[in-house]
Amino acid sequence: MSDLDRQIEQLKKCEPLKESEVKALCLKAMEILVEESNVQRVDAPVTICGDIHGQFYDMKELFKVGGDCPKTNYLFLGDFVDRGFYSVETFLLMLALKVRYPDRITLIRGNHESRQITQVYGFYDECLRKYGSVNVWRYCTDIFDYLSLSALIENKIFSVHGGLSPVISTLDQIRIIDRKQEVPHDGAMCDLLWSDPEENVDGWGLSPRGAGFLFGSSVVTSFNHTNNIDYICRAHQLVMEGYKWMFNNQIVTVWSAPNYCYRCGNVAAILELDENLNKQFRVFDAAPQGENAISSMDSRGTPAKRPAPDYFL
Ligand SMILES: [Mn+2]
Repeated sequence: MSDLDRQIEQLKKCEPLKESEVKALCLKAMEILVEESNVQRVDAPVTICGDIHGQFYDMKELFKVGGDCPKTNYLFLGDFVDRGFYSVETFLLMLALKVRYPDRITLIRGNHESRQITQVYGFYDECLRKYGSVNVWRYCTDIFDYLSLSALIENKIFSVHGGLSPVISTLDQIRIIDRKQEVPHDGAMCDLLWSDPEENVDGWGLSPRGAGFLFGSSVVTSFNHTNNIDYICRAHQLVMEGYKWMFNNQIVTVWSAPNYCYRCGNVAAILELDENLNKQFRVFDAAPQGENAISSMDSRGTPAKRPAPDYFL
């Protein structure tokens, strides 16, 4: 068994890697990710997944429902880290699978794959607590800069973490962004990771998140027509039913963190596309509470601090 296969087995047990192993893994991942396009081509069949947010045992439920990688091909729409208790193990397992099966799993960037956001919402503190230094946080956030910004499935389904941008009308405009940087506070790259569709907005509106924009039905109609795509698949917003179509099936939100923050009571979903792009949503519930509850105790047996209930981020 190779070192990498052994590391994957270890991560599947929710045991973090050594700091030196993380460094080596990130270097290998960087070599793969740097070659990917900002609009990464993805072939069907593929299963699309939304936010995970460090909910490791719920991610294991996801793989139980969807099948293991590489038997199932996966596209993850970002927000691997923050909020949950296991951002380290969750992101490293994703990254190890990417290095082991680069053509079987596609990872794109969410707004939480950012130095600034992870210092507020948990990943930074978790790295410091688990490793006693911030080196692992540095290796991981350096890798975040290399994650692609979007994916295009069979030239027909555009996938992105957040949504659209008023300064982007064509996929070629996304392709020429220099993505290898921290997520900026505004502009095209920021908007792709932060924006949200909104029924009550005509055209573009200000976002209550303080980054990105709200966009209405006409914006999506125009984007899909210009780029000859069937629909947009995105994540980024909690949906109690796991997924939600909007604007006459021109855009769908997929949310893959069940019982978000271990308290929201929502189900999660993944979207399976077969080789003909036929759709099948799989809805799933959180892992048994025991697993999350026991694991949320620290070594002294006291409950770990609960994440703040901010459903917008
Ligand atoms: Mn998000």
